[in-house]
Amino acid sequence: MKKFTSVQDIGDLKAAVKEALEVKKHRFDYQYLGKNKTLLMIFFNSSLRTRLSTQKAAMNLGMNVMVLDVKQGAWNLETERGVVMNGDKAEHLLEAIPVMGSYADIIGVRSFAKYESKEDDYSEKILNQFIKYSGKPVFSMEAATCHPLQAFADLITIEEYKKTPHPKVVMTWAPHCRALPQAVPNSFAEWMNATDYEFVIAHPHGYELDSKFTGHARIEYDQDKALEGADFVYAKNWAAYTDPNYGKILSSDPTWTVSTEKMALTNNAYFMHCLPVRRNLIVTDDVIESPQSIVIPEAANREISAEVVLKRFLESLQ
Ligand code: AN0
Ligand code: CP
Repeated sequence: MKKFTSVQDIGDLKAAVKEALEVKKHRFDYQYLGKNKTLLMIFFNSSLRTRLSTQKAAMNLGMNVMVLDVKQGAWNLETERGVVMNGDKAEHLLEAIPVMGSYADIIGVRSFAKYESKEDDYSEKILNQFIKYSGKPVFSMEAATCHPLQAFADLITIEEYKKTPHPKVVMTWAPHCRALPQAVPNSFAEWMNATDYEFVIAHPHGYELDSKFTGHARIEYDQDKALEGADFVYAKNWAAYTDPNYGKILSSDPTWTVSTEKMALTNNAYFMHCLPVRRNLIVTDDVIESPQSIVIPEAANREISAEVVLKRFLESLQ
């Protein structure tokens, strides 16, 4: 594997899940792979889970790890070519990337959508420059359009908890006070579409996602109808994708918050969220604290999805 940015990069999903469950049982068995290999994680945005779980996965594999928070201590980076750099940015990404590549064997990048230009975001302008100029395998730790490590962990979690071979999985939009990225719902949709589950997406009008990711999924504008008989409820907020509202908040309708009443419509569904979550906007205290909430094991599986991805990179470096 040379890069990990979307579901295509992982290949056969059943094989990937099988490998993940194996890695979960024997997570320290592959230390020989990472000896004298260095992971560099670059964060343009905040993180708790991705930072810790990916570092943990790399340490499980015997790797050395370096973390750079671009906003804390690094030079302010210019990303546009042709700019006269007489402002507050002391270094250009086009030098910074190959320099960072010279110190690392594998590079992880977190770089959220800026919601300034849909074209820049959806062309993955920053992530693709790392792929092009670092000379090293690169993986997304949530970039502008996708969060594949999260979707892979979500898939592993569903496989562990499902009670039927083809569960009904409902991804529902829920209200939030900030304009959040589309990366998590895009990836979740992309990965769910690659399974044989029944997959439904519920959101208010105007919150349609890029059909490149939602594919053939059923779209419901009535949340109650979508939730009927669900085995898994995956809540997430995202800002509007469609023009002219790209990056805007169109609704804060509290009737879309996932509550005990909403969960009562389901087939005693498990509740999932990628975290961090704002309680009583996305989900009520009661639901997230209920026995049906699997947000903690879901987050714990981030270590496993990261370990499979890093293991595959290391295997192709041997
Ligand atoms: C981010 C998002 O919604 O994409 C990260 C989630 C993994 N969340 C926030 O910015 C709060
Ligand atoms: N779910 C997730 O990626 O969390 P962080 O933003 O804390 O890394």
